Amino acid sequence: MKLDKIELVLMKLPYVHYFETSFGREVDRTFILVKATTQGLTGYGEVVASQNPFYSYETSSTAWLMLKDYLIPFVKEQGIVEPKDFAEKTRRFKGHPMAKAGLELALWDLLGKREGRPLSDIYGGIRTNIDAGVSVGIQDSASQLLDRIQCFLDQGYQRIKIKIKPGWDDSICKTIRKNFPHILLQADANGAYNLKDSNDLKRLDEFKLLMLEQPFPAYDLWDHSRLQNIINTDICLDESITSEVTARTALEMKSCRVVNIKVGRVGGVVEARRIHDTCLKHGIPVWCGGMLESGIGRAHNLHLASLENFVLPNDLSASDRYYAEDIVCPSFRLDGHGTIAVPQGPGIGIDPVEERIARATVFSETFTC
Ligand code: OSB
Ligand code: MG
Repeated sequence: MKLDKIELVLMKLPYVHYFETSFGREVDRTFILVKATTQGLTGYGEVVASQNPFYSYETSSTAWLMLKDYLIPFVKEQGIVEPKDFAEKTRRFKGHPMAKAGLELALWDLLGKREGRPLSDIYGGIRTNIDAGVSVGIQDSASQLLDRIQCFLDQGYQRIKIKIKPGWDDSICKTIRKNFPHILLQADANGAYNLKDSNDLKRLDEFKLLMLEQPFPAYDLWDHSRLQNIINTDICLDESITSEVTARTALEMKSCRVVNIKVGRVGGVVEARRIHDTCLKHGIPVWCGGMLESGIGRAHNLHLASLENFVLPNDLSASDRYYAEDIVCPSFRLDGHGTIAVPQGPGIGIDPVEERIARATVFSETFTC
């Protein structure tokens, strides 16, 4: 068996509300949808690289180039269909994990559809409902942030993550804790601090955060270890964990006590599951991070988060928290317990809506195999 064709679709979806982090504010999401087709079945993947290289060096343009010039021709030449085969053989291409993950995800969905099994089943997941948390960006004012938090709590989200940066940290945590003393609250700095800020970050201990995510830049594993020695709050690494080896290094160096797993950041599900297993062996809990995905990426994340060691609330929220009109049907909702159900059909288990995809399409290109 071989693939018949691969299609890349550059998409742009407007957010229902701007999303601001320590690296800036965005009002819409640019991403690439990957479709891999064989024998009348199509698998869907999402490349989570953004329009700008702020979260990581990849962008939708670099990912498009990697896919078009290297990954797709390679898949074609080697006759690759199996996602594990893809993951191992494309190691020869250095870097560009988000580009690789997008195509690997499409092959996983296709595998699930070929076998008539949901991905969570193929992965060996143990959960049918995933604990939903929400990531709330930096707002124009503290009162606006409090209103948004209240609104998400009313909807049943199990924990709130806020974005912090120098000047929007200590005092905003104090304000939140005054209004919501007992909620599960965590903060994500997206690398906005450095070792010199350690004493300021130590002051966050009094707010009993569930964790402090990525205080320092991605490469600063040793400095994270020094900070973890100083502060009581558990450090969680996101940007720093790019592979199973960096995860193991971070755990051995005691750079963190929690790990955020994102398929795009680590280059695919094969690597994500390795990180999951290593963390489990070390007694380190993980949770599934998000990149404001469309319903396609979200469906993939839900299947992954069904694995045993995803024991903390995830950045997996309902479709309407991100987009007015998601590109899958039905869209994702919270049930009454602050969880989202893992779709139970074959593959990702949810149907993309082609008319909506067409409406959000900027550009597309088809490659016959
Ligand atoms: O650091 O977790 C992050 C979104 C874009 C880039 C980086 C991050 C995020 C989020 C959003 O926090 C989480 C979500 O998808 O709900
Ligand atoms: Mg993060």
